Amino acid sequence: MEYNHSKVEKKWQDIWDEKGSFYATESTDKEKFYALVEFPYPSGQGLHVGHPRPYTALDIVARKRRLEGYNVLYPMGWDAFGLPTENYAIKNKIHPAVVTKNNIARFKAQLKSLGMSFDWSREINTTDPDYYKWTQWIFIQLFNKGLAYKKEFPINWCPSCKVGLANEEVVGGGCERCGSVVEQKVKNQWMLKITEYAERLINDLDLVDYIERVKIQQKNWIGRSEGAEVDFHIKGSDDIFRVFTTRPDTLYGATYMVMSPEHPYIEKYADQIENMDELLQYRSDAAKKSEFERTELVKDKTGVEVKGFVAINPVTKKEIPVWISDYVMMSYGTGAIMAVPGHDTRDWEFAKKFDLPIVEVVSGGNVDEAAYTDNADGVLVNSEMINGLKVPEAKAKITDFLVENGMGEKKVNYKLRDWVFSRQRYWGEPIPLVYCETCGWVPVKEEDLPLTLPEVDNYEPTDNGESPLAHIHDWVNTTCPACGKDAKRETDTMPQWAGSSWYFLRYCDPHNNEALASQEMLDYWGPVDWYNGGMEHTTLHLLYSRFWHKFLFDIGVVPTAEPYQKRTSHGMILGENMEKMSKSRGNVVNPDEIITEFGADTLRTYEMFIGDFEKSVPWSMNSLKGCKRFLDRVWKLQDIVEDGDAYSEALIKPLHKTIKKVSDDFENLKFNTAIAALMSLQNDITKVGKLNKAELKTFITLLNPVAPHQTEEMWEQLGFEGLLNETTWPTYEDKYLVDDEIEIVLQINGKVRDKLVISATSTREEMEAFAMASERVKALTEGKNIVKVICVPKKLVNIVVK
Ligand code: ANZ
Ligand code: ZN
Repeated sequence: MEYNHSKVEKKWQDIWDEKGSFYATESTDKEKFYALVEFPYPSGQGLHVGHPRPYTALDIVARKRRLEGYNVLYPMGWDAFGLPTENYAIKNKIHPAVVTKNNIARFKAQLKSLGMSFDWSREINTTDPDYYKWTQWIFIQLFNKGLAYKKEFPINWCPSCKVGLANEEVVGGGCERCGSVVEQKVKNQWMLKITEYAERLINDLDLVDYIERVKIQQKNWIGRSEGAEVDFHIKGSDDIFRVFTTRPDTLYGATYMVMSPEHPYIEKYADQIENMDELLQYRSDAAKKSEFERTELVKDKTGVEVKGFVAINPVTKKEIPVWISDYVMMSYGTGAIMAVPGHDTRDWEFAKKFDLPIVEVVSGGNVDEAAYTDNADGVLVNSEMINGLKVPEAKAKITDFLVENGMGEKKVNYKLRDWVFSRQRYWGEPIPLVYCETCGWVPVKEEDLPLTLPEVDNYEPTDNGESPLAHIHDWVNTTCPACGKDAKRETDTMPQWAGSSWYFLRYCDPHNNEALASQEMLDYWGPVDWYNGGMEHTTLHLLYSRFWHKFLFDIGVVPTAEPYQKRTSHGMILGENMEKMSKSRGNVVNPDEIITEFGADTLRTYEMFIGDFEKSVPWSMNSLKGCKRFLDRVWKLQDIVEDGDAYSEALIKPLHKTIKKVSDDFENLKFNTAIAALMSLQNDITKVGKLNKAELKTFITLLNPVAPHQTEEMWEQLGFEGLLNETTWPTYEDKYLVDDEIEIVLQINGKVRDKLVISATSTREEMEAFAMASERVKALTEGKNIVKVICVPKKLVNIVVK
């Protein structure tokens, strides 16, 4: 009989839906497995072929685990606040909620047509007031614990999106979304103190099973750096000038100092400074540059000397000049540095340009030519107290000296900054705070949550950078939740990262009105057992959600310190021309068309077979068709099936081996080799020319997680009981894994000396290794030179000696 994929796929999707086949049960005595994929942003473009890759991967794992008897939670939802929807709404004068609803409907239909075994009864949507009630609730808890604060802050400002951006939303100096050059603008912003968790966010990576490159990205982003703070005196004053350095050992080479143009000492010493105008001019020029531009290594160094203000090097006691330059950031360390031009490239360039002294303090380079920076194993020179010491010893000794003499302290700094949490946009969660002249900032009462977005006529952001909510006077003007006097609401909204920072918790108990999820459900389902997502989210989203989770752990809401036990990541699917898929490149593949023409099972099989899951790979129509042919051949196995409930002699070994291979590979992100093993089993069967029902049952069970519709249909046609997705996962026995054995001869210089029994499939390398391990060969070749080893597979090994 012919296979009609459209009909069959629709049929099973409806049956699964109707039966709620993939709903996680509330019974908490079964062992649980919580598989999570990143919920999508429901954009206007609909699903692209990149989406099914991670979804299918964990769908495979989820389906396998159900057959293994686990209570599996594999949920899906929508990360639906955000700029593209808002921009579309502005342009087309439709409410963003309506746009969101339409986009979600489309995405959902597409995901269903892929046969994903999501538990749709737990679908969540970050823009749903019943959901964002709890996002607001978490914010209030952060506020109550002093982890949310308002600060005048130079923010990255996108002049085209008219929105403040977090550092992580600035890519190469441009806006992540629209590419415009990002400017600096001072705004009063809500900030979250993620820096308070920096140390734990690094240390607790030891508790989890993340792929190595993800751990490295987390660590790099947090950017822990160990060093010291050192005090320099200001000449003619008791005041000190503090710097942060990772190289206290180079202190004798500090020939000048540099402060950030925003450094408060410029104001503090205004009456002593002679060239104030020049400094302020430089400061205002620097304000126009983004942090990226300021700190770029290659750029020409600029700066101004501070006249009338000199510092003293605490060890050489020499007077050294103080400069301002934009390569020193106010937001890192103390906002000032000791410049060591002999050993720091930026300092060296600066010193060359402004003719400042360069002193070598670690030997090994030529500091007239370039800064000598690759000096971790170097030896100190020109450094009195630490001369002759290696860098690490010198660091320790000078630091002890500084500490003992009250001239400095050990210090650890982090690159990580506090999280800019305000957005001046409409389509986000309102920040649930009210400002009262008497009481200050007061949170909205818990019983008044959710604080819902008001209806507005105009979603356009304002030119002065205020949120569109600021125009809605009825909404802005309210009363103080604490004292009842007139007060005003905060009009900023939360960033898109907010809703995704805790969504995995809501899936555990999505309809709860009393709490973000019940204690019982959080205890049962947490932590997520396996989370797969894109590498582009392994810095921020992962860090933000780990931070919120740790906070919720600290206040007793969640039972574990870490949210995700395991994190893996997939590569992108590129266009056939190896470039990133995009409309403008004309290389986009539409998953709907693939499903219509070849079926969801083919798309799923292909996306898993396409290549190493962790690597980016180009789409190939040919290879997709190859997968379709494989599934067709599997369908045709029904034509040669015979009765029988035990594996036959001919197939018992290939079957057991494939069970093991597929079971292992599905757990190790090796979906491609698992499918290759199933293809080769299908070949073996075709060679044998027949198979029985027991064998076909095992085959389609192994294939089921990858191609769930066709295998379910075959199950029914073959007359097996119940549904395939309710059967049990096949098991293997070790004794069937060993290969057939054969006897080979061992020769030395062409004479037979020994015999050896080895596996029939041994490679040349294995044969040679077995031969060399033979006691007779060892004895007979002792003290002789082995010239070469000749291997004839399945026959002999000949060792040629002299
Ligand atoms: C002297 C020195 C000598 C330095 C040397 C480096 C090499 P990380 O690893 O990134 O923490 N620095 C300190 N605060 C700064 C700021 N606000 N803006 C720009 N640069 C700053 O780097 C720490 C090093 O960066 C510090 O150590 C300081 O330069 C500089 F051979 O001090 B170093
Ligand atoms: Zn008040």
